[in-house]
Amino acid sequence: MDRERTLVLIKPDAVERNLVGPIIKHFEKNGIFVRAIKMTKLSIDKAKSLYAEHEGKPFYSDLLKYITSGPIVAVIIEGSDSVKRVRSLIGNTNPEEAEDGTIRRLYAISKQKNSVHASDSPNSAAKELDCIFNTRLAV
Ligand code: FUP
Repeated sequence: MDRERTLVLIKPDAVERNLVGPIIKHFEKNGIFVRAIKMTKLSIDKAKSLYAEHEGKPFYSDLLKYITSGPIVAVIIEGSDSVKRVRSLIGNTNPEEAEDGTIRRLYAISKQKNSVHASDSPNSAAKELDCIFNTRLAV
């Protein structure tokens, strides 16, 4: 699909370290187009919805605490094959295992403080975009 959309979140660790610009630039210089941006702080309910698949895992409550700990920057990306292309640019969840040159390899601190989130399928993208941007109503 030419105008496939996906969601990127620049997480609290990256916002705190002044990495919003470099991360967005990384996408843009790789041919990824930004469609909308907002800075926000996730409510606990939105965090639970975003990470519902991890409920019950040992890291779940720390993950919720972390993702709601400070502002994040939410970005709508639009373009051909954007879900896959963005996932490949962010790299492995664990920065130590992320490929050289990926955003997580370049900027992430740990598996939890891994600087960015990106939807992992078109289906998750639709749900997550609606959760963060109310895309069923706008944009
Ligand atoms: P990803 O799709 O790469 O963001 O990774 P996952 O969906 O597997 O995990 C979601 C988030 O949970 C990660 F970004 C960080 C956190 N996590 C941990 O903190 N510890 C773990 O062992 C696995 C994931």
